[in-house]
Amino acid sequence: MPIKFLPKKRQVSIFGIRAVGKTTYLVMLINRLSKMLNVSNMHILSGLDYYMRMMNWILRGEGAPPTKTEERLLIHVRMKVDGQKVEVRTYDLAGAEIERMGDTFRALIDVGDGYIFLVEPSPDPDKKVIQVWLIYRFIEYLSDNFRKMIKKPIAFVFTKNDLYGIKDPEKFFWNYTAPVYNLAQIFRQIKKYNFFAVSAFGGDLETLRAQGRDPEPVNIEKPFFWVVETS
Ligand SMILES: Nc1nc2c(ncn2[C@@H]2O[C@H](COP(=O)(O)OP(=O)(O)OP(=O)(O)O)[C@@H](O)[C@H]2O)c(=O)[nH]1
Ligand SMILES: [Mg+2]
Repeated sequence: MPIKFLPKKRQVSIFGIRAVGKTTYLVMLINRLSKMLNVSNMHILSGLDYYMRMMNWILRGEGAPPTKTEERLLIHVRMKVDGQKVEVRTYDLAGAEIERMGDTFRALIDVGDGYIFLVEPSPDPDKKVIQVWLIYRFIEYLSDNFRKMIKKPIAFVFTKNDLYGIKDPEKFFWNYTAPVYNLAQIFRQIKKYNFFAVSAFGGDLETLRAQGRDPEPVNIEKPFFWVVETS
Protein backbone atom coordinates (compact mmCIF):
# COMPACT_ATOMS: atom_id res chain seq x y z
CA MET A 1 0.00 0.00 0.00
CA PRO A 2 1.23 3.49 -0.70
CA ILE A 3 1.56 5.84 2.25
CA LYS A 4 -1.66 7.55 1.28
CA PHE A 5 -3.16 7.62 4.78
CA LEU A 6 -0.08 8.29 6.82
CA PRO A 7 0.85 11.94 7.00
CA LYS A 8 3.94 12.81 5.08
CA LYS A 9 6.16 14.68 7.55
CA ARG A 10 8.78 17.00 6.20
CA GLN A 11 11.17 19.56 7.61
CA VAL A 12 12.14 22.33 5.26
CA SER A 13 14.94 24.76 6.16
CA ILE A 14 15.19 28.17 4.57
CA PHE A 15 18.61 29.70 3.91
CA GLY A 16 19.92 32.97 2.62
CA ILE A 17 21.87 36.06 3.63
CA ARG A 18 20.51 39.03 5.58
CA ALA A 19 17.51 40.74 3.99
CA VAL A 20 17.28 38.21 1.15
CA GLY A 21 13.60 37.75 2.03
CA LYS A 22 13.44 34.56 4.17
CA THR A 23 10.85 35.68 6.70
CA THR A 24 8.74 37.32 4.02
CA TYR A 25 8.95 34.22 1.86
CA LEU A 26 7.79 32.01 4.69
CA VAL A 27 4.90 34.21 5.78
CA MET A 28 3.62 34.79 2.25
CA LEU A 29 4.00 31.09 1.49
CA ILE A 30 1.76 30.16 4.42
CA ASN A 31 -0.76 32.76 3.26
CA ARG A 32 -0.66 31.42 -0.29
CA LEU A 33 -1.08 27.79 0.81
CA SER A 34 -4.08 28.74 2.93
CA LYS A 35 -5.80 30.05 -0.20
CA MET A 36 -5.02 27.23 -2.61
CA LEU A 37 -7.90 25.14 -3.90
CA ASN A 38 -6.09 21.83 -3.50
CA VAL A 39 -5.08 22.60 0.09
CA SER A 40 -7.64 21.83 2.79
CA ASN A 41 -7.83 21.44 6.58
CA MET A 42 -4.77 23.65 6.99
CA HIS A 43 -3.85 24.31 10.62
CA ILE A 44 -0.96 26.28 12.03
CA LEU A 45 0.31 24.10 14.89
CA SER A 46 2.98 26.53 15.96
CA GLY A 47 4.21 29.92 14.88
CA LEU A 48 0.78 31.55 14.60
CA ASP A 49 1.66 34.59 16.71
CA TYR A 50 4.83 35.24 14.76
CA TYR A 51 2.99 34.77 11.48
CA MET A 52 0.30 37.28 12.46
CA ARG A 53 2.84 39.85 13.68
CA MET A 54 4.80 39.66 10.45
CA MET A 55 1.62 39.78 8.38
CA ASN A 56 0.67 42.95 10.23
CA TRP A 57 3.92 44.65 9.16
CA ILE A 58 3.43 43.46 5.60
CA LEU A 59 -0.17 44.66 5.29
CA ARG A 60 0.83 48.00 6.76
CA GLY A 61 3.20 48.33 3.83
CA GLU A 62 6.36 48.38 5.92
CA GLY A 63 7.51 44.82 5.43
CA ALA A 64 8.87 42.35 7.99
CA PRO A 65 11.55 43.71 10.34
CA PRO A 66 14.93 41.91 10.34
CA THR A 67 14.87 38.68 12.34
CA LYS A 68 16.74 39.07 15.63
CA THR A 69 19.77 36.88 16.15
CA GLU A 70 18.23 35.04 19.08
CA GLU A 71 14.99 34.31 17.21
CA ARG A 72 14.42 30.81 15.85
CA LEU A 73 11.36 31.01 13.70
CA LEU A 74 9.49 27.78 13.30
CA ILE A 75 6.18 27.56 11.53
CA HIS A 76 4.63 24.13 11.77
CA VAL A 77 1.57 23.43 9.65
CA ARG A 78 -0.65 20.48 8.93
CA MET A 79 -2.78 20.33 5.83
CA LYS A 80 -4.15 18.11 3.11
CA VAL A 81 -2.71 18.56 -0.34
CA ASP A 82 -4.90 16.86 -2.95
CA GLY A 83 -6.39 14.84 -0.11
CA GLN A 84 -3.00 13.62 1.17
CA LYS A 85 -2.07 14.62 4.73
CA VAL A 86 1.12 16.63 4.89
CA GLU A 87 2.83 18.03 7.94
CA VAL A 88 5.60 20.53 7.39
CA ARG A 89 7.95 22.28 9.78
CA THR A 90 9.70 25.25 8.29
CA TYR A 91 12.72 26.88 9.91
CA ASP A 92 13.92 30.45 9.51
CA LEU A 93 16.83 32.19 11.27
CA ALA A 94 18.42 35.62 11.18
CA GLY A 95 20.57 35.97 8.06
CA ALA A 96 23.43 37.23 10.24
CA GLU A 97 23.53 33.82 11.96
CA ILE A 98 23.53 32.00 8.65
CA GLU A 99 26.30 34.23 7.25
CA ARG A 100 28.46 33.30 10.22
CA MET A 101 28.18 29.66 9.03
CA GLY A 102 28.58 28.46 12.60
CA ASP A 103 26.58 26.06 14.74
CA THR A 104 23.16 27.44 13.92
CA PHE A 105 23.89 27.18 10.21
CA ARG A 106 24.81 23.52 10.67
CA ALA A 107 21.83 22.86 12.93
CA LEU A 108 19.51 24.19 10.27
CA ILE A 109 21.12 21.91 7.70
CA ASP A 110 20.98 18.87 9.96
CA VAL A 111 17.28 19.27 10.70
CA GLY A 112 16.17 19.56 7.07
CA ASP A 113 14.71 16.91 4.76
CA GLY A 114 14.96 19.45 1.99
CA TYR A 115 16.13 23.02 1.52
CA ILE A 116 15.01 26.29 0.09
CA PHE A 117 18.06 28.43 -0.57
CA LEU A 118 17.08 32.01 -1.29
CA VAL A 119 19.33 34.21 -3.42
CA GLU A 120 18.82 37.88 -4.16
CA PRO A 121 20.09 38.52 -7.70
CA SER A 122 21.62 41.82 -6.63
CA PRO A 123 24.48 43.17 -8.77
CA ASP A 124 26.22 44.39 -5.59
CA PRO A 125 29.61 42.58 -5.58
CA ASP A 126 29.65 42.12 -1.80
CA LYS A 127 26.27 40.36 -1.87
CA LYS A 128 27.26 38.30 -4.87
CA VAL A 129 30.44 37.02 -3.25
CA ILE A 130 28.89 36.21 0.10
CA GLN A 131 26.01 34.34 -1.55
CA VAL A 132 28.34 32.19 -3.65
CA TRP A 133 30.47 31.61 -0.59
CA LEU A 134 27.46 30.54 1.44
CA ILE A 135 26.30 28.11 -1.27
CA TYR A 136 29.78 26.63 -1.43
CA ARG A 137 29.93 26.12 2.35
CA PHE A 138 26.42 24.71 2.36
CA ILE A 139 27.27 22.06 -0.23
CA GLU A 140 30.60 21.35 1.41
CA TYR A 141 28.89 20.64 4.73
CA LEU A 142 25.98 18.67 3.26
CA SER A 143 28.29 16.43 1.24
CA ASP A 144 30.61 15.83 4.19
CA ASN A 145 33.50 17.64 2.51
CA PHE A 146 32.59 16.34 -0.95
CA ARG A 147 32.87 12.73 0.15
CA LYS A 148 29.16 11.91 -0.25
CA MET A 149 26.40 12.53 -2.74
CA ILE A 150 23.64 14.81 -1.45
CA LYS A 151 20.26 13.09 -1.74
CA LYS A 152 18.08 15.75 -0.14
CA PRO A 153 16.55 18.19 -2.63
CA ILE A 154 17.74 21.79 -2.80
CA ALA A 155 15.71 24.54 -4.44
CA PHE A 156 17.72 27.64 -5.40
CA VAL A 157 15.26 30.48 -5.42
CA PHE A 158 15.78 34.02 -6.65
CA THR A 159 13.76 36.46 -4.53
CA LYS A 160 12.15 39.86 -5.22
CA ASN A 161 11.48 38.98 -8.84
CA ASP A 162 9.07 41.92 -9.09
CA LEU A 163 12.29 43.99 -9.08
CA TYR A 164 14.55 41.75 -11.15
CA GLY A 165 12.24 40.09 -13.69
CA ILE A 166 14.22 36.87 -14.16
CA LYS A 167 12.66 34.59 -16.79
CA ASP A 168 15.13 31.70 -16.93
CA PRO A 169 16.31 31.11 -13.34
CA GLU A 170 18.68 28.27 -14.21
CA LYS A 171 20.53 30.24 -16.85
CA PHE A 172 20.53 33.30 -14.61
CA PHE A 173 21.99 31.30 -11.73
CA TRP A 174 25.09 30.28 -13.68
CA ASN A 175 25.56 33.74 -15.16
CA TYR A 176 25.18 35.33 -11.75
CA THR A 177 27.54 33.06 -9.83
CA ALA A 178 30.25 32.16 -12.37
CA PRO A 179 32.11 35.50 -12.13
CA VAL A 180 32.77 34.60 -8.47
CA TYR A 181 33.26 30.84 -8.83
CA ASN A 182 31.90 28.22 -11.18
CA LEU A 183 29.66 26.28 -8.79
CA ALA A 184 29.11 23.57 -11.44
CA GLN A 185 32.35 22.13 -10.00
CA ILE A 186 30.56 21.22 -6.81
CA PHE A 187 26.96 20.76 -7.99
CA ARG A 188 28.03 17.28 -9.21
CA GLN A 189 27.66 16.38 -5.57
CA ILE A 190 23.89 17.10 -5.56
CA LYS A 191 21.35 14.62 -6.94
CA LYS A 192 18.28 16.85 -6.92
CA TYR A 193 18.43 20.58 -7.42
CA ASN A 194 16.21 23.02 -9.20
CA PHE A 195 15.97 26.75 -9.86
CA PHE A 196 13.10 29.16 -9.33
CA ALA A 197 12.37 32.90 -9.30
CA VAL A 198 9.62 34.24 -7.04
CA SER A 199 8.07 37.44 -5.81
CA ALA A 200 6.56 37.47 -2.34
CA PHE A 201 4.42 40.56 -2.99
CA GLY A 202 4.07 40.73 -6.76
CA GLY A 203 5.21 44.35 -6.67
CA ASP A 204 6.63 47.06 -4.49
CA LEU A 205 4.93 46.88 -1.11
CA GLU A 206 4.50 50.61 -0.56
CA THR A 207 3.17 51.15 -4.08
CA LEU A 208 0.66 48.34 -3.66
CA ARG A 209 -0.43 49.82 -0.35
CA ALA A 210 -0.84 53.29 -1.87
CA GLN A 211 -3.00 51.78 -4.62
CA GLY A 212 -5.10 49.90 -2.09
CA ARG A 213 -4.03 46.56 -3.56
CA ASP A 214 -3.17 43.44 -1.60
CA PRO A 215 0.20 41.72 -2.05
CA GLU A 216 -0.16 38.81 -4.47
CA PRO A 217 2.77 36.40 -4.45
CA VAL A 218 4.04 35.00 -7.74
CA ASN A 219 5.38 31.40 -7.98
CA ILE A 220 6.04 31.33 -4.24
CA GLU A 221 4.60 27.83 -3.70
CA LYS A 222 6.51 26.22 -6.57
CA PRO A 223 9.87 25.62 -4.86
CA PHE A 224 8.06 24.54 -1.69
CA PHE A 225 6.00 21.85 -3.42
CA TRP A 226 8.99 20.72 -5.42
CA VAL A 227 11.00 20.21 -2.20
CA VAL A 228 8.16 18.48 -0.36
CA GLU A 229 7.42 16.18 -3.30
CA THR A 230 11.01 15.20 -4.05
CA SER A 231 12.20 14.76 -0.45
N1 LIG B 1 10.02 44.11 -3.67
C1 LIG B 1 10.11 43.05 -2.86
N2 LIG B 1 10.64 43.18 -1.63
C2 LIG B 1 10.72 42.07 -0.86
C3 LIG B 1 10.29 40.80 -1.30
N3 LIG B 1 10.52 39.89 -0.32
C4 LIG B 1 11.07 40.58 0.70
N4 LIG B 1 11.19 41.90 0.39
C5 LIG B 1 11.72 42.95 1.27
O1 LIG B 1 13.08 42.66 1.59
C6 LIG B 1 13.38 43.05 2.91
C7 LIG B 1 13.96 41.90 3.71
O2 LIG B 1 12.98 40.88 3.87
P1 LIG B 1 13.01 39.83 5.10
O3 LIG B 1 11.96 38.84 4.83
O4 LIG B 1 12.99 40.54 6.38
O5 LIG B 1 14.45 39.18 4.88
P2 LIG B 1 15.17 38.09 5.81
O6 LIG B 1 15.94 37.23 4.88
O7 LIG B 1 14.21 37.42 6.70
O8 LIG B 1 16.18 39.02 6.63
P3 LIG B 1 16.89 38.70 8.05
O9 LIG B 1 15.84 38.21 8.99
O10 LIG B 1 17.51 40.00 8.45
O11 LIG B 1 17.93 37.65 7.76
C8 LIG B 1 12.07 43.59 3.53
O12 LIG B 1 12.08 44.99 3.44
C9 LIG B 1 11.01 42.99 2.62
O13 LIG B 1 9.85 43.80 2.56
C10 LIG B 1 9.72 40.71 -2.62
O14 LIG B 1 9.32 39.64 -3.12
N5 LIG B 1 9.67 41.86 -3.35
MG1 LIG C 1 14.10 37.22 8.72
